[in-house]
Amino acid sequence: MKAAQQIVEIISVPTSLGGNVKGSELGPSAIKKAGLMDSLREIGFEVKEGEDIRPEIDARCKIDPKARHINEILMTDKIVADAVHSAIKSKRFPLLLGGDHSIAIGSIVGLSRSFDNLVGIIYFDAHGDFNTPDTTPSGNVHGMPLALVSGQYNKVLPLDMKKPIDPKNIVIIGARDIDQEEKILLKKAGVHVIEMADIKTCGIKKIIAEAIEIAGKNGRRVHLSVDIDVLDPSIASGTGTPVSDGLDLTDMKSAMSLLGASGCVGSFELAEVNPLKDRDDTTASIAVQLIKSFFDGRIVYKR
Ligand SMILES: [Mn+2]
Repeated sequence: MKAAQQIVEIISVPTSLGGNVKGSELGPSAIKKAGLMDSLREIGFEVKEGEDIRPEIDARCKIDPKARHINEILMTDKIVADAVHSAIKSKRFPLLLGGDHSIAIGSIVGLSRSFDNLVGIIYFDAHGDFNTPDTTPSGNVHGMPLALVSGQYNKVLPLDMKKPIDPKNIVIIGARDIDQEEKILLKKAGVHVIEMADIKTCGIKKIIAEAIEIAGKNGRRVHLSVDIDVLDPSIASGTGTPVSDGLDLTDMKSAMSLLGASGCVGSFELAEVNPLKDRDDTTASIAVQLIKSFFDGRIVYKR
């Protein structure tokens, strides 16, 4: 008998307020245009598309240079969190399309609300995304989501979070551009940072098994977050903050498929695709391939 069909709910968040490069707001439509829905349907998923969650710019808001557009971002993330929570409540799997990485605040809050704070995070990124308004060199909120949801900023939690995510349940994979103060903060908080060198030494399979063991321990649901900049820019040039020496496509696809098959992932987001930066117009379809690998893996898990 065929396993019950799982419904994927696509939540698009076309925003670039969290970064200082325009274009990531075009990410969701580019990924959809590259064939996302069809490739999910092909492998047997039903796809439901929610309404786009667009940030509203408040012209009266004074821009805080240490956290630009933070109020508008948190207002947007409140809607994102509600959307993730309501998808899970309706037994649909939330797939979030960014937009810049500040949307992770909303997704993590939504997942955490749905599973009574029993949540870990596996976060693919060239950066640490662990700055606070006190340490940030840029003032870009897309470099802060992990610090904010884990209560590093004056212990103020964003949105309606009841408890911070324990930083020891966070695994960052593929980091290679971490700011000095951010590095100190990550270490002090006990976040597991797996750098490119570790991946080269241990191999991606071992790294993913370790990440699942850490983030998914004790039955925790895992938020899987992929910043497309984790890939080497020669593979995915369409992103606002490229850093050389990134992951290759084979490793990244097998990482996605292993995570899908693990069954511990409760929400998945892919952020920072920027079609305006794309040299050969391939980054959106690379994103589709990664998403497909993850859901292909989930089929294995279902059996
Ligand atoms: Mn990021």
